[in-house]
Amino acid sequence: MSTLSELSVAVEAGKRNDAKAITQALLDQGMKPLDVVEQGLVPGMSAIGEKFKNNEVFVPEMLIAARAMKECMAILEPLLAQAGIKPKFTAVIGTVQGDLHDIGKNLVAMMLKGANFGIVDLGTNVPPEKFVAAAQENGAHLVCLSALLTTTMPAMKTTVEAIKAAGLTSVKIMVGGAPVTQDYAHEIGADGYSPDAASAVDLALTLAEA
Ligand code: B1M
Repeated sequence: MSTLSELSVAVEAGKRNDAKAITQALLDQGMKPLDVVEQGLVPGMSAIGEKFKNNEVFVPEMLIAARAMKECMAILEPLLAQAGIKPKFTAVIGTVQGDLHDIGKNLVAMMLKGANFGIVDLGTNVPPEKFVAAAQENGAHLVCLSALLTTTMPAMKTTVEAIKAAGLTSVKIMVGGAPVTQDYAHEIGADGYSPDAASAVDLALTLAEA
């Protein structure tokens, strides 16, 4: 008999084969797919996220855990879709125009996915109008902007302005990336800033639920 806490532990440890086997066993035992996500996978990702925030683990461990989560989600997603279950919130994410760095952005996307956000990942070097179009087309609750270069930080400002100019007043905008600060977020009119992928989840939930 497999348990949800065993699944959380396997995800946190990045043991993807164990995690997949436990996911399947839980389904075979009659557990609802959404319960497997919310009570098994999400707590596992939250636990590794907390350790990352406290510098107890680093990027490789996060990536390995996220890969385990992703492989379990591949089993669960068709079942969730069949049951008509959609994530509660949708976030559009991308690295701003001129910037090709995506490792941090991908971590944030994975953590948000781990918290059961629907993610529309636009990749890197994303122009403002593409963020606007994706937010409109997907009814996004959040737009998440990443920048790693001081020279591309102004593209965050342009993107925030474009989203506001398009009248997307209910869409919250969060920013992050090594050179970005809370002061800068405030200056450009973003709704929030977070310094790392784990705090990004807390902020995203606060903004989306506001
Ligand atoms: Co680049 N690079 N790079 N680079 N690169 C930096 C950023 C740099 C600091 C290196 C240095 O000089 N010491 C420097 C920027 C200097 C500056 O502007 N202040 C730099 C430079 C100059 C450049 C080029 C211009 C180099 C050149 O060609 N002359 C060039 C620019 C290309 C471009 O983008 N147009 C360039 C290119 C590259 C590579 C392609 C080789 C590669 C990127 C590969 C890739 O991403 N697929 C690369 C890399 C790997 C780096 C370093 C070494 C590592 C970045 C990284 O992935 N960190 C970096 C130096 C460094 O940081 N030590 C450097 C790990 C990642 C997990 O952290 O991205 O900060 P990070 O994400 C964190 C948080 O910031 C936060 O959460 C993440 C997890 O905790 N976060 C968010 C990120 N986005 C968020 C969004 C959120 C919330 C939190 O909400 C929306």
